Amino acid sequence: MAAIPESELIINKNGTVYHLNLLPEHISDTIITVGDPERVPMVSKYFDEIEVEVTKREFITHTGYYKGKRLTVISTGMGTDNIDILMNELDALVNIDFRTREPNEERISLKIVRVGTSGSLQESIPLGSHLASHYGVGLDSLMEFYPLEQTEDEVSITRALKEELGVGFTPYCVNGSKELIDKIAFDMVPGNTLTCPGFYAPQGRVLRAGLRNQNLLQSYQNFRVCDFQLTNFEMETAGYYAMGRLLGHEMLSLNAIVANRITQEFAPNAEEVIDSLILKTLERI
Ligand code: R1P
Ligand code: URA
Repeated sequence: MAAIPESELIINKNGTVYHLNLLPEHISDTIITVGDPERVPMVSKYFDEIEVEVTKREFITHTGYYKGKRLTVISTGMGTDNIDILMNELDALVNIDFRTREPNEERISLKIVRVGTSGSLQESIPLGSHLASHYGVGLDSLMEFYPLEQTEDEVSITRALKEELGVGFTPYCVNGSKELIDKIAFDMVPGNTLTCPGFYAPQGRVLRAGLRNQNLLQSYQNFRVCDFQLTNFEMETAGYYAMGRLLGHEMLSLNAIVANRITQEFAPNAEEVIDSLILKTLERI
């Protein structure tokens, strides 16, 4: 294969990848990702030792050891546009030779676990739950640009959701890693996570700007295809799952339920709910 041009894979003068500011040796093959940059030290404070600390934009990276296992934690900021950058650059760090700019013959598959916050779409999933995304359903436009392959079942879910919402685009639907679910999330609430391109109107929230579709939240809550229902929403999961499928990485999204949109409550102990999810993840990853 021809070398990837300098404008496509941008390598900084110090040899680091453009946005993440990382060298290949800076990361483990087992990675925890968080949205909030301030959540990175909430994870790495449990490490025995931190060996790498790198910051650029919203991407803060700490690599170290938890009970002897080498782990990386990275913040992404919010939204699937950042996940596009994160996943391509992490993949480049392990699967492209920065010297020749050619993909390596041998492919490395990363294990990537998102530990994020989320809002519940069902009354039966209360505040404080830890929910594992068995599927991610994306309402964002990222997959308009990639040749994502979906199963028949996934496509039928996306078609039904397009019709239910009356939108002019087709959502996408991708599953998470069954192996990671069995290993890390065996006792968590199983769910199907809706990834929204925003926190307010796309999640049915009205402050002053209004909503085009007054029934949006009810449509999300009541959507069914056979026994498939949407359980919660946030802003990254489907992007992770789709990029993981495209690039061959094992993905799992874990959600600390801090809001319930049906009962209209917000968790007073949100930090504790996240902290206990972090600890479970560190112990099991
Ligand atoms: C919105 O408040 C943010 O919280 C959720 C959403 O996906 C979005 O990024 O995740 P994090 O808590 O990981 O940021
Ligand atoms: N993150 C979201 O995106 N939505 C919520 O309701 C809570 C956290």
